Amino acid sequence: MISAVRASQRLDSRGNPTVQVEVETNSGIFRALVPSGASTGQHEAVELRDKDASVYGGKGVLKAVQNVREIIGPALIEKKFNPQTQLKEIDQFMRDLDGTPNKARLGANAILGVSMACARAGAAAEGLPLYEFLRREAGASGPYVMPVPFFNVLNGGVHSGNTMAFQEIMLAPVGATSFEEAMRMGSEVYQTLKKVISEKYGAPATGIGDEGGFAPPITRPEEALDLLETAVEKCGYTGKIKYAMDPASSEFFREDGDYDLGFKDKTPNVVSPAGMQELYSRLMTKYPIVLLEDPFAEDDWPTWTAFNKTCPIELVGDDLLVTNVERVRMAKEKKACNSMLLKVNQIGTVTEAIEAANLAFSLGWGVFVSHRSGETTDDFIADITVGLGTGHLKSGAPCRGERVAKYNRLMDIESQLKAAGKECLYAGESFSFPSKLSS
Ligand code: 2PG
Ligand code: MG
Repeated sequence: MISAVRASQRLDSRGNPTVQVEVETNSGIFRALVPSGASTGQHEAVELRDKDASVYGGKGVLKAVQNVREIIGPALIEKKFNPQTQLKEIDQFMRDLDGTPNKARLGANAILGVSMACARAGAAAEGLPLYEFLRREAGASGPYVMPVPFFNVLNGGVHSGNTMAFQEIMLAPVGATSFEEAMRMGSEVYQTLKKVISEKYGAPATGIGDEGGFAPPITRPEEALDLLETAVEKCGYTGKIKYAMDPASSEFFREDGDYDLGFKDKTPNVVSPAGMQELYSRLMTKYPIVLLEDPFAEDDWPTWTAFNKTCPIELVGDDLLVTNVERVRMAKEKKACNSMLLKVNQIGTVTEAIEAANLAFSLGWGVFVSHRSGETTDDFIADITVGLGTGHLKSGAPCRGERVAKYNRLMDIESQLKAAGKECLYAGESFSFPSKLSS
């Protein structure tokens, strides 16, 4: 039973306020910190900000904190909910209490903090690690699958100050044999990439962006991928490490239906949707790219559908789907993509995130778990990745505390599973369809 619910305003990795929640039960005190995006989708659940420009530039979250303290907490205590068996009911109750379709009244940041803390309370009451509790909540079974970590080692878009329009260029160590080995490979390439960048652009170019990746003065995706090719080759991992990209293209989609790859340097470089498709096809031919996320804008459905007809790789909807079952259904109808990005704060409860993942799985799609660019050291997404067996996640570069918190937690989980003699497989090349590993 919940005896107290506390909330406070704390900071995220960009130095902006975020919500922290503590749920107290007879098993202890359970905490959660809520993440926050920069390239947020228009259809995401509402993150409540105070909008008082004189305080934290309008980014304060004291209203959301107050909503937890004065509305959500007291109501949950009064209802005598038990997180051990009633996470779904708790999440549904909070949705009803909010009463809007997008959590605009109480705030998805308020609701999610409580939901995550309740999941932790439930796991503790059941005497289970969080991933095991979430696995039960999701009804998942089979061997445990350790994800391929997708390391965002070059940051562009709205996550860094360079002129690269594409937001994320990632390394995926699909050729590793364990999560721990994938971490070593990713980290070695990351450190080598730093040297490669320093030699080519000088030491000042080795500063990092919001997700821990480097942000050298490059503009075109080819320049980014060539840097990765050099670093991967120097480390001897050619063929074992593949690439992925999240252009986060909603950020440079224009009202007239075209894309502006020059949006960051104010020199327009306008490309039509057909031109964007050609660009991606060219890049996929030239480099071993295995996953493409948000190549088109959140409501540019016709281009998604056209591209998906022949796209040979995992095509992930982030802003397109916003971890929302309604949007996933729309995308299925329109045959727009073949994978869903899972961000718990896009939808605002753990239960709804699991429902969206289960729907995606049932459609034969991939599920790619993701951090936000504004993160905290909360490592919840590591557990949800193993609990749902999604086979891959992205948590930025192997650098910066809030990024490595998740990777470190995953290494702990892998060690624990192995020590307990549990069957635990590294997703490797099967990251899109990890269920095939055991069949
Ligand atoms: C994305 C994310 C995370 P943000 O677009 O996938 O990398 O960025 O959190 O800024 O939306
Ligand atoms: Mg994205």
